[in-house]
Amino acid sequence: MIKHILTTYLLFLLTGEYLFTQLGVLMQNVALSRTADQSSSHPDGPARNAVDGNRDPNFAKGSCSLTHQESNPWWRVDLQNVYTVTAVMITNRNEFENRLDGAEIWIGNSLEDNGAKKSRCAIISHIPKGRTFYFPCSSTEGRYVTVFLPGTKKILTLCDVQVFPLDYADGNHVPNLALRGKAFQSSTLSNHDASRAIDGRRDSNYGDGFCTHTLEETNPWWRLDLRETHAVTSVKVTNRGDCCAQRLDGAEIRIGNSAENNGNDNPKCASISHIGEGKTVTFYCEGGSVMGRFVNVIIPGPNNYLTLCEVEVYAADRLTNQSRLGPRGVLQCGHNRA
Ligand SMILES: [Ca+2]
Ligand SMILES: [Ca+2]
Repeated sequence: MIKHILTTYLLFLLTGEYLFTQLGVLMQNVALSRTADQSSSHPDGPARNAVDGNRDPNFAKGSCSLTHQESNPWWRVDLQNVYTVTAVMITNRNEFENRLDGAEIWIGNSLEDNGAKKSRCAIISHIPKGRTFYFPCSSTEGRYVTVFLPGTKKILTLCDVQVFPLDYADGNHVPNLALRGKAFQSSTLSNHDASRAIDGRRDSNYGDGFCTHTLEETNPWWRLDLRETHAVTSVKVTNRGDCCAQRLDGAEIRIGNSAENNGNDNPKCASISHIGEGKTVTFYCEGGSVMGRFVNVIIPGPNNYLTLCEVEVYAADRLTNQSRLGPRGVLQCGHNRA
């Protein structure tokens, strides 16, 4: 592990292309500052603007690519090495939000045959204006990532394209951020306080003392402060194993930067339909990821108890520049698959 960290730190010094999460495990956007090209270029929108690492969705800020209007415009980045790509994140413009609808993300190894030997990672159905969406790619190998927009009289514009080779969506290679956070809850039964959901123990037998428990109340909630903003992609929740599994049915996982209403009004990552007794289930955030510092679990409605035996939080990357956040500091990401 130490060797791994030293190696990656050395790589960081050499290339400056790595982002570190809290525990020193790297996340690598392999598209950053690589050579980008596009089918035609508007003078204010060169292809390289989409690999400058800046997600600012305001075209006037000079960080988005833009083609002329044409048939089948494309944009492409040369990663300069072959990677097993597992995800691509794309940031849409604030203006003309429908222009990316129907665009396709392709990954390939060669430009021969006009790039015919490629695999499609995803089709973009729609990215709302100014938002960053995350597209899983089923571990597709390739050196070139192309965004292709089929059709006539099309304009292709991209504010940022980030390419990740690691399978961080499943929590592999990345730390459980919850372990470094601080937990709170709406009320506490005896000594089963909020921290027991982040004690690193999934032990689901309530009597063993590793699970939280609120009093019976309306809208009981549990809140985790990650201490800084992350693009949270998934949350693993372990349910109580000795009884009462249905109590978590209908709970909501909410993530954001607002502390209003104890964070319970933040955007929804996922809903918990049901977790079996003692089971651990991974919830992938709707839309791929949600940006935020606070992770809440809330059960809406009266006469509820909230018990959590463990909550684990995994993120795609770490914001290194708070100014990249949108209005009110909240930015939501998402995905849709081909
Ligand atoms: Ca950019
Ligand atoms: Ca626990």
